[in-house]
Order: sequence, then C-alpha cells, then structure tokens
Amino acid sequence: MKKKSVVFGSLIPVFIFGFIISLNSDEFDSKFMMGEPFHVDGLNTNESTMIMDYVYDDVTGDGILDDVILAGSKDTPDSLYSYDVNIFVKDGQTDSYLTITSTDEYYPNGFSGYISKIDLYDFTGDQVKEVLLIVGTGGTKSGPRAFISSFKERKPVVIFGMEENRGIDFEGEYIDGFKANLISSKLNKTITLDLSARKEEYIEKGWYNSAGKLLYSNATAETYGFFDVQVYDFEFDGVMDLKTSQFIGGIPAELLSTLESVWKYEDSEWVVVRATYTTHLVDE
Ligand SMILES: [Ca+2]
Ligand SMILES: [Ca+2]
Repeated sequence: MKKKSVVFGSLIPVFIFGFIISLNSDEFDSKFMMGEPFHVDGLNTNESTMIMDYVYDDVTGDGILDDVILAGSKDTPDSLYSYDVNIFVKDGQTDSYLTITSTDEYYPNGFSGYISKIDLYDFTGDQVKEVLLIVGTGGTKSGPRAFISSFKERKPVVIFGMEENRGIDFEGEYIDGFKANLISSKLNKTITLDLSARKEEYIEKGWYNSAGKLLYSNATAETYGFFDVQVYDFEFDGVMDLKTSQFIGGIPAELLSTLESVWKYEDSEWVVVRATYTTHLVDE
C-alpha cells in the first residue's frame, strides 16, 4: 500500500508539469520563432534582424514569465558568423522591451562573432536567472568572450562584461635558470614557471647558455584572453559560477602554461575563488 502511494504521488507532478509546458508552448511558439525576422520600432533592429534563440522564463524576478530573445543579422542563413546581435526581453508584466547591447566601441550596434544561443542560470544567488551569452571571436590569442546580463527588477545591466573578460593578468619575463617570473596585479600573486622541459631547445636557439644564463634580452610572457569558458557549480549549491581557461604565452610565440580559474559572484563583484596553472614536464 505504501509503495502504491509513492508511485501515485510521483506521477501527479510529472503530468501537471507536462501540461503546463504544452499549453505555454502553443501560446508562445506563434510569437517568437527561431529563424524568423524580428523587428520592433524603437529597438536596435532592422529588416535583416532575425531571431537566433528564444527562451521563455522569468528574468525580471516578478514570477511572471518573460520572452527572452537573442536577435541579430547574418549574411547568409547558414552562416556561423553573426553581427548586430542583441538580447531583448519582453517583460511579461508590462509587454515593454528591455535590451542589452554590446558596449564595444567597434561594434556599437551589438555583439559580433560566432554566436548561437543564450543560456539562463542564477549566478548571483538571488533565485532570479541571469542571461549568459557566449561570443566566439575566432581569434588566435583569445577564444570566447562571456557576457552575463541581469534584467532583475526590469533594470538591464551587464554583470560580467568586457573588464571581466580580460581574465587574470599575469605578465613578466624569462629569467636565468630556464624560468619565467610573472606577476598578476589582479590576484596580487607572483609565480615562477619552470621552463626546463625546453632546456635543450633554448640552448640550441641561443636563448640560454648551458649554464642557464639568459641570453635573449627581451623574452617576455603574458596571459592571453579566455580560450574556454564553462558554467560550473563550484559549491554544488545551485548558484552557478564560471570556470575559465587562459594560456600563458611567451614572446617569441610559445605556450608556457595553462591557467584555469573559477569566478564566483559575491557582494556585487566577481571573485576568483580558485586558480591553478600547469607546468610542462616534457615538451618536445
Ligand atoms: Ca518576469
Ligand atoms: Ca540571479
């Protein structure tokens, strides 16, 4: 008897959940469809703007579902590259639009790059979801940029933006003993990379002598932008964080180390709560 009631109890919410979803999808599918044109007077849209992604969820925090739309332009429908891409939220309570656009001076009409979708997560811990947009740049020194926008209380604001996308800022130079010394002002840390896995190569190239004396007078090193950004739940508390990866590169061009960091949103700012870097043991 006990077993039966458990089964019955678990069936009810599944049924109701599915019912609600199907009702809502009938209602909103006709309003915003991916691939369809999107043009609203007064918004940063034009004849070529189309819907690239669409999510129906509450992002303002009032409990009323909102239309969350990613829209932009492509030269051909199957092109991976998009431009003039913006996030538009049609507030479920007032039917008015809230928007987030790029703050990049080179792309004043919106984000530009390899963009395909938006994802909603609570990064701030207030039970209201923020909107994550990943912009692939296709650059050699930096990969994706992540932008996180909040529409809470109908106030659109980017909480993870250009400044955060600079990542961790190690820079420094090669020193005697097949090493490189780097300092990060953001972390207030100094690291010494062991480059001895490349000892033979460096001696052959004349960058170091066999005693480990540095001969290359302007060998510097620095971190590049993110090459990977992942959503990550650091404390398994349902509040999401970001895990990012950066290369530390030497000049002349060579990869010295990989830096991985976890970013957590605390008291209105992003704090690096974990950072690790790699050392090459063998590098032929
Ligand atoms: Ca809402
Ligand atoms: Ca939140």
